Amino acid sequence: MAQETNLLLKMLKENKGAYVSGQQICDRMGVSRTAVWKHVNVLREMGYVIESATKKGYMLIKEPDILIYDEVEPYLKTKYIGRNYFYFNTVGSTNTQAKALPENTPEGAVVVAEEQTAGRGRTGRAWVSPKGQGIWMSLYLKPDITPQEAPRLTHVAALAVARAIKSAVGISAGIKWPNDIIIDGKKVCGILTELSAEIDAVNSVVVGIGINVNNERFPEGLKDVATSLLIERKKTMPNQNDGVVDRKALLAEVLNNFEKLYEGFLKGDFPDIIKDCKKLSVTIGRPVRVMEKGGGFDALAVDIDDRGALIVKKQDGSTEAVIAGEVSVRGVLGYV
Ligand code: BTX
Repeated sequence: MAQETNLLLKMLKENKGAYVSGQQICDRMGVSRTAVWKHVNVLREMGYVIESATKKGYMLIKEPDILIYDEVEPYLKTKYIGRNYFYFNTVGSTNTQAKALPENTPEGAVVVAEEQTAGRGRTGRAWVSPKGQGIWMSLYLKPDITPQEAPRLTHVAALAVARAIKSAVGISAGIKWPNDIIIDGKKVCGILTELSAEIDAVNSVVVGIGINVNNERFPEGLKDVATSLLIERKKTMPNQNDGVVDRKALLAEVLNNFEKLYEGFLKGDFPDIIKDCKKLSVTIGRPVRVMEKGGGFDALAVDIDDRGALIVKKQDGSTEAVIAGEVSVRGVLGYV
């Protein structure tokens, strides 16, 4: 958004529900009345409902449900996560965008899109990301860790998302090891962590987070495995009839939680993060199928160790640590 449009939006927001005179706006922006009118129309095209009246000026009535920085910022409590904000209406994949950011991009930058046309899951799978219905975003990080430790950020993000869903929407969600957030047996969020590294040093890590927020339905193949926060809220809180789930508050809350956990992670608190992930795990105690290249085996998920590996007990009684990123685990009883 142009700086002047931005300034106008700030003035209207500060006075939401009250008129701001055209003259006041001209003075503060240092532009003509015609220019003000043009910027008002830019905002209207973005979905802002702005009333105008001769002699009174302009009044902001309603903000649109969009995830531009100005809408998210009032809820943001972070120092650096999300403070560099790249917003797109439509994009192929926010992870691809984030991976292409120049090397001098500050840590904590975030790429957010209303819609992804080529959203990605793991190993080339697609991630359905319809316009304005979810949170499709990627965090750009530069942690001082080894490449082997990078998958741990998936757990950090999973805990941040689960906590944010609880505090911002009031729904308890579980974590399906390692990268899915589950409500009532269905996937509400997926996380894709991608690494750019030398053999022994990390250049950057991109953590992509996709949350189904206000989807009312899913395409045929996803109906039985996917859900959204709106669908779940209708099920569990039928009296809460206040329209859509607030995406901007939730987005900010994910970033707020992520920063807190990430700071702990950098200080070496990962075992504590895993302890909390374990409390929310929907995988531990379940039979799983460990998928490997050229096959797989059935086992029982029994624990998650301090490195974030899933400990499974095989049918012969032996245990094995499954490292995130090397294999995927599929529940054999229903989806989880
Ligand atoms: P995954 O490989 O664990 O899951 C992908 C699978 O999930 C798909 O094969 C499909 O069965 C199912 N799926 C696809 N879309 C959805 C959806 N909207 N809701 C529920 N299930 C779905 C999970 O990979 C990681 C996904 C990360 C997505 C984010 S969005 C922002 C960022 N940019 C990007 O391109 N990816 C990440």
